[in-house]
Amino acid sequence: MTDTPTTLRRDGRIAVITLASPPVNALGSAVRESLRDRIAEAGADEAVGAIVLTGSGKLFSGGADITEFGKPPRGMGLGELLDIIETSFKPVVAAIHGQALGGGLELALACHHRVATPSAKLGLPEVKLGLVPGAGGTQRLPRVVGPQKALEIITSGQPVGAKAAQAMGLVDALTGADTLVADAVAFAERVLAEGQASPRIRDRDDRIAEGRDNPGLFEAFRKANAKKFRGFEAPEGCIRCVEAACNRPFAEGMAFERETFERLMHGAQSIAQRHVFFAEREAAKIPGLGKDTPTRAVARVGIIGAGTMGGGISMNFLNAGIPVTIVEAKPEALERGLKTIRRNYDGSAKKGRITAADVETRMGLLTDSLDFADLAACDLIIEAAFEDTDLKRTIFEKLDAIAKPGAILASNTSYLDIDVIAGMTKRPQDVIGMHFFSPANVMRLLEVVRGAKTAPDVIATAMALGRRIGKVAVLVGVCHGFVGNRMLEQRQREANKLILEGALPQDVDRVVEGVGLPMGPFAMSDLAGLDIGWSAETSKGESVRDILCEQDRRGQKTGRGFYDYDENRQSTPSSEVDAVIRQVSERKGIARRTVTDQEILERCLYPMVNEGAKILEEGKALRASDIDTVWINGYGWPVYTGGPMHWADAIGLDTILARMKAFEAEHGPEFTPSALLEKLVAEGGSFAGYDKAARNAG
Ligand code: 3H9
Repeated sequence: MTDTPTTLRRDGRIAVITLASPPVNALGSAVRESLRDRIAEAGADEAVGAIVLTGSGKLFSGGADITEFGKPPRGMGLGELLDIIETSFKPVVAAIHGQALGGGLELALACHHRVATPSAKLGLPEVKLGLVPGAGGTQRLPRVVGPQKALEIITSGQPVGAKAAQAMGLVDALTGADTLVADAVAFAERVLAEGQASPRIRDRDDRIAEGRDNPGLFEAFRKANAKKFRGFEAPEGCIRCVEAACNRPFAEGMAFERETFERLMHGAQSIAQRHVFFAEREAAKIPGLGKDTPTRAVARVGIIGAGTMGGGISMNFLNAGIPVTIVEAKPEALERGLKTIRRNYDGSAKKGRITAADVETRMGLLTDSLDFADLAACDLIIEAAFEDTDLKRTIFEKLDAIAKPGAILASNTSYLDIDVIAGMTKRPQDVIGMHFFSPANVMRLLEVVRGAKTAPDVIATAMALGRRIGKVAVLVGVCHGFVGNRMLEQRQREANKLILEGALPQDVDRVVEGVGLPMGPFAMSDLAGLDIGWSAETSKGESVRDILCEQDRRGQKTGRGFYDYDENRQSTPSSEVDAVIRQVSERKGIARRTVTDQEILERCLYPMVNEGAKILEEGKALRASDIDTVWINGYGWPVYTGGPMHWADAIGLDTILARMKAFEAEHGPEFTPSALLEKLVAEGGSFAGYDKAARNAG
């Protein structure tokens, strides 16, 4: 590590300027000022003919310093700095390794040439922060790759690999994997020898002509992506900026981009999306568990249960190159599970997400067995069997007998008490919850459940492993349903009450989906199956669910549930269900009334926030932002409102408390406000403030 955020050294006629601002060479004010000075120094030095600009550490640059956003601007803006670089008479070559993201790629685009290692990635992820690129990315990129490719890159935020970047003209040459700077210096020498003027992207017109000649391109792009962009403001901003790049002079396009960037940066969506960015990283930090906490080596994972969950969980490890032994009790179930895994991989290969060779490599890492004893060599064993305490007892007692010393014994239970499970073994310190979300190979959330006796290195290992397999791991405490399902129960309860009071399933779903959630409570029940936890023998035929199940309306799988489904799984409201609901209301003596959308929203979502506050109060989540992370990654809460706790802050906790009190008076103790909610309102506080205070105290 150096004291200055950039360094300059001479290599013959080439000045090599290196960004040296760990961890990600973010372009904060100190870096910008320092880089300006280095460029000036190299410019003034007559012995210097050209400049190579590179990054130290793992990457070129992670872009603008996000922590500066929303605060008063400091020093020279990135746009001004890039102007200086682009108008430099001495050619500047960006030498890229690791990543060049956001402002990092914009910096590279202001240089006259770009070279990159083959593994480098280049992208403009600003859209994921609710922003448009704000330092010329939307104006320069289309001039290099054309408007269509630029739209794809900018609105997806997905980086492209160096080879693809070279093919589209974004990178001029690939360097050796370990010879980046030397190759970049040689490249700069060649540029000098050729004696050509420094080419400036702003002067290029050839590629953007495509946008001018074919204005329908933008409308077609909007249409094709309407579903993906629904609810988000930034993608439309990105499209308009690329349109401006094609239709207006460079300076005007830049001004339009700047305006759009500023507007979005101060808007609620970007504030929420930046909150989510930091929340996900914060979730990895566990008070009392420093970076030096040892982790246990995990070279082989055992999975018990080859059902939907077990299979999905296995795929995560196989994808990360970690061998898996999967054990089932019955040969048919094992065979079915293996077939599903292969079918999923074949499906991904067909869609071009992985190659046929990848499928074989991954399947090759999978060992199947009907014998528990085969788990003896595993470093981590995850039980994904049915939610039945007796069954878990049998499994964990067996595991205790065969697992090697130091192996981590995890349960994927959604509700059961990890301490009770730990008590089934003689090694409670090695037992932990690893709660995956369905489909387990897709959903990013992993709730890591800490038991009373779980050892620190077991927690650290589970958290690190979560990251290794591409999950967002959130540490939670033992309670019914942990964080996610515990809060979900509040919503489900109210949804079921609301339909008896006068709303219909489609009303409740419309309101919940209107907030941006992918599925309302009834659509979700239909997807999961209404008969989960229901049996014909014990059905009392009293609740709406009982009756629907008895009528074989068990959800999507039977083509009918709360809704009717056609062969494409499109739903329509059902008059039969309507009649059942009315009949149950009547039988229970509930007079149906008009339920407003606002009431549906408040009754479904405010108790969730209140439950979140209780979870914090009880220490079952470390921070409000962890709860947001759970909901965004496990339940599809829209990232542009930042998660339920951030959303609640934005509404105002006083408003939520007042409504909870009114509902409590009307409907009873299910709405009793949590002590924390009361306290925060009394102090004029917020969940963000609560987290900040905890961070400062820690
Ligand atoms: C932009 O560029 C706007 C411009 O268009 C216009 C400006 C006018 N700023 O992710 P990690 C922190 S917008 C500040 O765990 P990895 C992060 O919080 C920006 N801090 O590492 C964490 O801190 P801590 C567009 C940042 O190796 C630490 O660095 N760029 C920034 O897994 C390590 O992060 C992006 O959106 C930042 N830009 O992944 C890229 N980036 O240790 C955002 C990271 O205290 N960054 N930090 O928790 C990333 O995607 C990943 O960090 C990266 C490294 C891939 C670079």
